[in-house]
Amino acid sequence: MEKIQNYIGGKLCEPQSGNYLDNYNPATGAVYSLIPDSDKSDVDKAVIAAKNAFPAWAALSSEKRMGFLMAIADKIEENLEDLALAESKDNGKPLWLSKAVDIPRAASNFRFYATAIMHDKTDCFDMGEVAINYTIRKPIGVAGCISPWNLPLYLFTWKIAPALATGNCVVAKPSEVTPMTAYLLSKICTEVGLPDGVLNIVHGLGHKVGATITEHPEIPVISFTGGTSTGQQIARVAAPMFKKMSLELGGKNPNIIFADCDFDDALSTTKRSSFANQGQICLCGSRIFVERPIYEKFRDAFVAQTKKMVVGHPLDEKAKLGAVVSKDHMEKVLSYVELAKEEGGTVLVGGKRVILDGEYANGYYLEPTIIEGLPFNCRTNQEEIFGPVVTIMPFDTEEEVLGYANSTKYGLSSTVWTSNLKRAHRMAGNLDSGIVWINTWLLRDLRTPFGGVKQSGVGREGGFEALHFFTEPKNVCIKL
Ligand code: TXE
Repeated sequence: MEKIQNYIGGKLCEPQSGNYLDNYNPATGAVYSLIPDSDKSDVDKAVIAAKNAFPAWAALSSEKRMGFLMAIADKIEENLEDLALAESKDNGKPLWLSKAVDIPRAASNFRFYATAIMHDKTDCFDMGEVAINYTIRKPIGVAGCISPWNLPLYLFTWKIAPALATGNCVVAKPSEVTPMTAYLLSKICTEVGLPDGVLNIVHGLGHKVGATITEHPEIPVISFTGGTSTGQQIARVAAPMFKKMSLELGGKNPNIIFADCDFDDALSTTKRSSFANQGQICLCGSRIFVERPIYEKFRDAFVAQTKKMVVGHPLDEKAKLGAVVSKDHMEKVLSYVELAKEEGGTVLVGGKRVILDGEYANGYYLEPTIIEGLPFNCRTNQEEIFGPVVTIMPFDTEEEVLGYANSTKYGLSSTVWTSNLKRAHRMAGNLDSGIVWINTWLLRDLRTPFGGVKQSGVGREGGFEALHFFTEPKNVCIKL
């Protein structure tokens, strides 16, 4: 049984306790590797290594740091097949998805920030005869990066890359549910000769390792992606310590389809925005609102096409959906289907566990599910389900659908389908979300600010937002 190791001070090492946790393959339901059950002693060791590495790493030129990050990106691409296989085995997602999205994006994250630091600049404020001001930006020190299980390497590197690029050193904790590709990344860092202690990866449980990182007095900046309730726990600890925090949390995103939309494009993209990654993307459009004149036509076409979607094991090329990430999560999603029925919903398609044959019989597979007939303000339409489950309902006016869309405690992303440009701009301006897609979904430019409002988080990732998050500005004023 493979034992995943921590990566501390440039060395792969056992947890000090010698204890390990089972790591499951969601496609089979079987334990296939072990992950360190690290504790405070491992985090303390990592923080010391990061602190020792920081002065030299911060003093490196942007060009030198770019070189290391580009080398990591190249290695990720060289190891695409192995990393994609590992990702799918750990998370349950189809292999074609890991190969097309997760792993290439991890390489892009490193490449994007490696080059971004070569173009970043600061300001100068000229007071004429009196004085001149210039602003400098410095790395903060040891950054704590904590990431979730839905897009493991993709989101892990989305935090680590800008932190390292700006000269910080990192103590990172991937989700204990999907640790494998973070472990493989530590081997890549060793291969490229990343200086010891610049990146440290401590595997283990959230309430132990994650909480220790959050409360550690020598980690002044925390970047977190995960559930809203965990984000609240982190904020409760980190805020009184005046730590800088980036919290990317949950979503319950509206997908608003007007009668004047490009019907075929809206339909095919809605299948993706509803069920991609088994619906385990915080940006999925899980509440679908269709203008009444096309409601039945759209609903029936969407149901018919969803019925044809294949649920299969990650190596099945025909599978549109793989396994959801864990037994607990599968049961959580199924409990929401039961809730929807109790709240008066009708399951138009799906709603059940899929039992595959052979070695996959115990895997965690769910049917893509569409539910109609629910009020906009019921729990099913207000709470994040984070599985292949969407609701659908008609609307008559812009005001009505805006009220529905903005009614949740979340505000991460929204999607709007219309050919009316004025309406598109109006809707974009009135939707309470950090991201609005018009006639598309998940089209990403890494330079754009990424994040949400309300309980979808605090702060923004992406582009120069991330570079500024991981640095502190200092204004120097010189009297002439
Ligand atoms: O997230 P958690 P999980 C949502 C989604 C999902 C729910 C829970 O609804 O069902 O969150 O998912 C670490 N201090 N999203 O369990 O628990 C934990 O070990 C510090 C949306 O994955 O938030 C893991 O590494 N760290 C989200 C990371 O936090 C703690 C993507 C995320 O775990 C901790 C994933 C603590 N007290 C889930 N407790 C998105 N926005 O994409 C846990 N952790």
